[in-house]
Amino acid sequence: MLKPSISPSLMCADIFSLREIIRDFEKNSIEYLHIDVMDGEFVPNFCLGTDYCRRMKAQTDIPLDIHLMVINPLNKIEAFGFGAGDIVSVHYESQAKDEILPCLKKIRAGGAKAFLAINPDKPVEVLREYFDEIDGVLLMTVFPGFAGQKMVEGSLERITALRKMLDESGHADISIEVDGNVNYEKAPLMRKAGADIFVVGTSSILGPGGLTENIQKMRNLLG
Ligand code: S6P
Ligand code: MG
Repeated sequence: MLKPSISPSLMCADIFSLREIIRDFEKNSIEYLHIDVMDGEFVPNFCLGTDYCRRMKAQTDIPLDIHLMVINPLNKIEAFGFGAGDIVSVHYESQAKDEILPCLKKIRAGGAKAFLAINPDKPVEVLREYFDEIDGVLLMTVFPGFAGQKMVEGSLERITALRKMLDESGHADISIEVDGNVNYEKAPLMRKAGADIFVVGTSSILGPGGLTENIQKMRNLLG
């Protein structure tokens, strides 16, 4: 089983306190910084962008975890300035099927880990043909677009099913990243079901309470 990693969602972090928040993440050895990029077309919201990713990369050594919620990402990917050790996710649903593979290859060519993101209403079986081309799956446990939503029912079963598919097909090294309403109650269940990267936002670490205490609490729960 891959070791658990935490990826705080920066759209949930107070923009005016960002510098101190990032320093706290560094002190607490946070593994990734989740950056939600939204184009107002693939999802009904706008959020973060190329300059934000580039500036963040220049300010910290914590790897970026760039979640692209944009249509037709193929010719936009390079603009985010990612590099070795970062994660870049494109959505299964965000382009014509024949552009998925070129996207994944482009991400890997740039030195990053290629993740395929999937919405809660899409069968995980569609991912199987990409297993040789990906480093992880970003399994959405809410419909993308907004923070502060409730987990979609059936999400835990989807994690279990995907973990089984990966393990049985010789791809136990592929990560399952979960995104959406990862709270203190559900995170251990998601872990047990086979997830290893946890996007945390308003439901836990960036909700009420002290940042360091919240991170510690989540780490203890994830084991
Ligand atoms: C949603 C986005 C997510 C959220 C995250 C927020 O479109 O992809 O990454 O930022 O889910 O966390 P929470 O705890 O408010 O759901
Ligand atoms: Mg996200």
